[in-house]
Amino acid sequence: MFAREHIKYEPVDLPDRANMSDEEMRAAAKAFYENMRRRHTVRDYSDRPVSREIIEDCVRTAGTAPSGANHQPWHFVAISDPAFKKRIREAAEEEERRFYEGGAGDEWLKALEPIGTNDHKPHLEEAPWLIVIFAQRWGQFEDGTKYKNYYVPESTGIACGFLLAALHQAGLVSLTHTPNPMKFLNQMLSRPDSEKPIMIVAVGHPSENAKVPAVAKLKRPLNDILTIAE
Ligand code: IYR
Repeated sequence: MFAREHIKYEPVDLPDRANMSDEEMRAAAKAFYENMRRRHTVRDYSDRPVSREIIEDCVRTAGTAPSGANHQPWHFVAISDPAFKKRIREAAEEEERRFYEGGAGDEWLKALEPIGTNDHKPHLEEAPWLIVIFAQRWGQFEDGTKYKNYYVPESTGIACGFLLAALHQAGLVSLTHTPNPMKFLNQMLSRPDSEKPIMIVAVGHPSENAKVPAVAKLKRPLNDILTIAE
C-alpha cells in the first residue's frame, strides 16, 4: 500500500524471471491468445453458485495491475447477497430506462442495436456475483492527510482488464455493465465521494441457452489494429 514509510526509492532484485526459450515464448503467446479469444461477454447466467474464494483470487489478480506511482487507486465491492443485487438491479434499470428512452441520443442507440441490449437487466440479480469497481481520485495517509492519485482512469482500466482475464481463466463468464450515471452505487455500497464507480462486472456460469450477439465475435484483424516499425 502507498504509505509514508514507502516514499523513498529502494531497488530490489527482480524477483521473478520467465527464463523461457524463444520457442516456449511463441507457444505461450499463442496459447494465451487462444484462451483469451474464447472469452465472451455473457448476459444469461445459470444459478450455479461461485465460491467466494474464487472471486477473492480474481480480485487479487486485478490488484496486481500496474498503476500511476503504484498508488493502486481502486476498490472492489463483491456482492452475492440477493437483496443487495436486487436493489442494484432496480436502481440500474431506472437509470437505463431513461437512457434507452432517448437520453442516450439516436446515434448511441443505433450503435447498440446489434448488441441487443435494453433496459431489462435480469443478469444483475441472476449472476451469483456482482463486482463493482471504484476509482479512487485521492487517497489518505493514516493520519487523514490526502494524497493525489495519477492516471486513475488508465490504472483502473488496466485492473478491470486483469479482472476480466482472471475470471475467464477461472472458467467463469462475465459482463461489464455501466449504468449511466452510476453515482447511486456510492450511496448503496457506502463508498466515499472521493471514489467514482467505473463499472459493474456480473460474474457466474452461463445458462444452458446463453446467447451472445453475432457481431460481438467479429474482431478487427491484426493489420487493422497493429502498425509495425522495424
Ligand atoms: N449502459 C447501457 C448501454 C450500453 C452502452 C454500451 I457503449 C454498451 O457497449 C452496452 C450497453 C447498458 O448497459 O445497457
